[in-house]
Amino acid sequence: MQDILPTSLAGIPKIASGKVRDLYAVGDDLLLVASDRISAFDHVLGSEIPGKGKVLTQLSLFWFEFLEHTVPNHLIQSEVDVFPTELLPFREELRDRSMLVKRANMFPVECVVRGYLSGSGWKDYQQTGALCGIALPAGLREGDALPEPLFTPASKSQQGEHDENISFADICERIGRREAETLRDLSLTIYSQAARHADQCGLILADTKFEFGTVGDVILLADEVLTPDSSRFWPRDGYTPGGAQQSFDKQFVRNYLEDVAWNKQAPAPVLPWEIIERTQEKYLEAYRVLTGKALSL
Ligand code: Q0N
Repeated sequence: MQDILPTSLAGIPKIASGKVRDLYAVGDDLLLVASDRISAFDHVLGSEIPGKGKVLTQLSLFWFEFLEHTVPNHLIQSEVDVFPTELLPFREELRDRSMLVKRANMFPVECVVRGYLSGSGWKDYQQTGALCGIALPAGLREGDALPEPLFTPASKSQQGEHDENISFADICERIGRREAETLRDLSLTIYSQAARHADQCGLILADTKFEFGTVGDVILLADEVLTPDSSRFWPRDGYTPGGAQQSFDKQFVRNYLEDVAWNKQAPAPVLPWEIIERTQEKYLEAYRVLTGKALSL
């Protein structure tokens, strides 16, 4: 995967870089920065979506507060004006798109919860009749609701590689049964509260991915949470099981990439301005629908 459109804070050590987010070391803490980069079909595209990083950061902050009585999280501060002084030169590029967070010992597992059959969950089911080793009824279609939400962990892979679905027994081997049960129960509780809120907003939370870590003996919810990049949200209007659902945020992008018949090899295309504009509006809409507030860029 190429490092195009990176964020860079001169003199601040970068400790990890994802397709769209970057993590820096700031004293004993970390700075999580959400760029405006967008990925589709496993590639970072040649254009940015202005304000996307701000929307995703502000949505994560909304959910951290929504969940504050359910699970502690890694957030220290999101107000750039009171960030550590070494970050002051970068204040305007960090504003509204960054979080100072506690450095946690991360569990080496992606905590995925699925309420619906989609993506790699649908693939797994077609191939095995089960999801992460959990047997399911026969005859489910792509997009169908599962009998109940399931914890379907995945192994954390190297950057650019696909995460691999693993069984509950596998995660027990990696982190121990007690911790695995705690992460499973926490993930299912968070999913059900978020899915209920999304439902009240007219959205289906089809699936989502959490990452947890520990500071001392406390388990914290880390990373970004319940954003369109870490979750599938589907408008309830238009939900039609029996095939792939429209993506809430990236459908214009996917349609464009299909229209131009991109071979899905680097370099990824640049997007026309109308696609950028319509996609930006979808991110703003996601924020508006879920929080009830408008976000000005
Ligand atoms: C952490 N990630 C994976 C690319 C990688 N609070 C934390 N403490 C220690 N480590 C991490 C966090 C967090 N969050 C998470 N890698 C390290 C996800 N991404 C984050 C963005 O950059």
